[in-house]
Amino acid sequence: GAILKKIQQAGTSGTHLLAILIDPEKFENSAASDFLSQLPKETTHFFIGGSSCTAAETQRTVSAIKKKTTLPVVLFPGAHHQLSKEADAILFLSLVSGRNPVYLIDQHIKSVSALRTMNIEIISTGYLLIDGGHQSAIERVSETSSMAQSDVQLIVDTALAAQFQGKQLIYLEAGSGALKTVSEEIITAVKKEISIPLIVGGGVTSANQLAKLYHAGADMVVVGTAFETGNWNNTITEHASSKNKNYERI
Ligand code: 1GP
Repeated sequence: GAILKKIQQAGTSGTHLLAILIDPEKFENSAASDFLSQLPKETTHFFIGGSSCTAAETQRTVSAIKKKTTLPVVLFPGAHHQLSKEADAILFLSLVSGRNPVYLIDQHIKSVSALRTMNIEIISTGYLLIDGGHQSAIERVSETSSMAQSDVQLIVDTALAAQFQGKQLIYLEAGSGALKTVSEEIITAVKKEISIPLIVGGGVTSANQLAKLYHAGADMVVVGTAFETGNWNNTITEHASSKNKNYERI
């Protein structure tokens, strides 16, 4: 599919992708223009989904965004009914950090009768929930625990197992509104071993953090809450290395 191919190309050429996540439950169609106008020009994708939104909310949100952008609109569903035939693609997420069959295969089966009628690109994605410093909605809804950030080897092995199973993307998720993002150490360790693109999301609120996550090895970063609440910090402060130089001079 065209959308996966573009993400793969970005992965091999070192281009950085930025997906803005919109939760249909909180999205007002009438505010769409204002919302879109505050987004960075680096935005490359829209992700649409949430932990508890309805089918109708999903469809109206995809419709509203599609009317205003030429960027790919990708479903990021929290459940099998969060679909829209107007979307360009769907991340077919398997929650491989957890052991709940409902989010490993059952939701997927339930989505098939609708998906087979839709002409949207299906992208098989290994989804790993990593501890973001608070109990995330995903943990609550999926009834699974997140992986500890200190379990780096287990996270790497889980990502690689998902790749061996045929997943086309790996998504490291700290949870919406996470207090801490997935660490650079984890991102670098996973990126080093997998050969499929790496998506990172959860708790990213500034351009500084974005730069760090890309530098660590993320091909795509997903930001939701910071734009939803208008709390995005776009200032790039002096790089740590130049601070060190000042320090040496003193
Ligand atoms: C959550 O990774 C996304 O599924 C984005 O998280 O809302 O914290 O940006 P935030």
